[in-house]
Amino acid sequence: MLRFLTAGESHGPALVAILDGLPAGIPVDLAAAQTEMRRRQLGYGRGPRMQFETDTVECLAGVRRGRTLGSPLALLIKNKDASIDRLPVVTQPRPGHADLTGAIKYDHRDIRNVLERASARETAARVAVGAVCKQFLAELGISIGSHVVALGSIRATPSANVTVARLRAKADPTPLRCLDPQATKRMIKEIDRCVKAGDTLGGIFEILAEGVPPGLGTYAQHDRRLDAILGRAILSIHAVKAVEIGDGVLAASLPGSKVQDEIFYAKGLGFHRSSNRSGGFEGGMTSGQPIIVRGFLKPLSTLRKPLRSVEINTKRPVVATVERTDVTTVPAAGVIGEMMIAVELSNAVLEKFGGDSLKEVQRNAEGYRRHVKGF
Ligand code: EPS
Repeated sequence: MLRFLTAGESHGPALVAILDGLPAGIPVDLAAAQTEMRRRQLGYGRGPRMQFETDTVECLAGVRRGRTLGSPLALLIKNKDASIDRLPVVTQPRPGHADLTGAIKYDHRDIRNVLERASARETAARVAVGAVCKQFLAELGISIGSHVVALGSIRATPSANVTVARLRAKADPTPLRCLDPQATKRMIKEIDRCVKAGDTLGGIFEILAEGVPPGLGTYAQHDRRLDAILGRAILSIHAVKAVEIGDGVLAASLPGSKVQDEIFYAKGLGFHRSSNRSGGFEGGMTSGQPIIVRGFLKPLSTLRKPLRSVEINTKRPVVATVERTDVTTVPAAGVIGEMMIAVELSNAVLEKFGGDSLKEVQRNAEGYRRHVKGF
């Protein structure tokens, strides 16, 4: 079983992660992991913190001479802003953040003790973990990309022929990691308007995974359905309030004849479909088509024009604390989503193909791909 844990406060000395269960022999490219770390920091509408943090990932264990050893990986990202012990006490909870419930639950009178760990800064550690998992998946021909499909009420025009390669070439270099240049212009204007108004924006990111074999996950038990596992992984990202797989939301309002992906067979091509409304999942298992998952973010809860709240000691009405923050993080959330999907797909691959070394996993995967082809 592949698993990971992270630790670290937003303004503590560092973020750390332990990733346990990867097979031996996977080539680990720290420079490529660094590119993923950088991708999380970009996006129009991000706050001042991202301008001075460099989010450099160091690998302290589990890798020797550029390959995994089969032992746990320990990953470290030092914080430049490590001011946690000098920061003021917070007593005015922000609606929508973990502040109030966290303070009640852990009996803290300083909400900083809550927000330091509840902060989305924790996701930097997840990206370090996911970047390594992506490199493992690449060895099996699986690739993952993402793009922004909506920001606030502005929707990008749906693009035909979305591939991971196209997302990397055409979406990644743009200010909002979006394929629609016209929509991007309007999104930027909307962000500028929110900066002036002291407000924040949510939106929708879409993740695409290609090269996934059919039959990862299973219908046999509720907690092994891989679509449900991916749903949980996406919902674990800060500010995500809904997840959609394929045309899930639209499908709820259509008749069955317009929703299912009909089955065809041709020599050489094998079984195939002419549509992918299921987003690559049937019966809790991957179908062999690309996986399409969307995450819906609510607007961030730290507002520069703060909302009404209550001081936790005096119980007097106040406005919420104003912390330094971003206007929107939808492009970054897409990158984090890729990483969460990379971890869960890696685990599903290991469950299906097993193996303590990369070679063993590849051998098993090859054998299964031959079986699929000949079925
Ligand atoms: C973040 C770092 C944080 C915030 C943001 C995400 O830095 P700071 O709080 O020092 O400005 O920019 O955190 C939140 C949105 C939040 O609600 O806590 C990061 O590294 O992603």
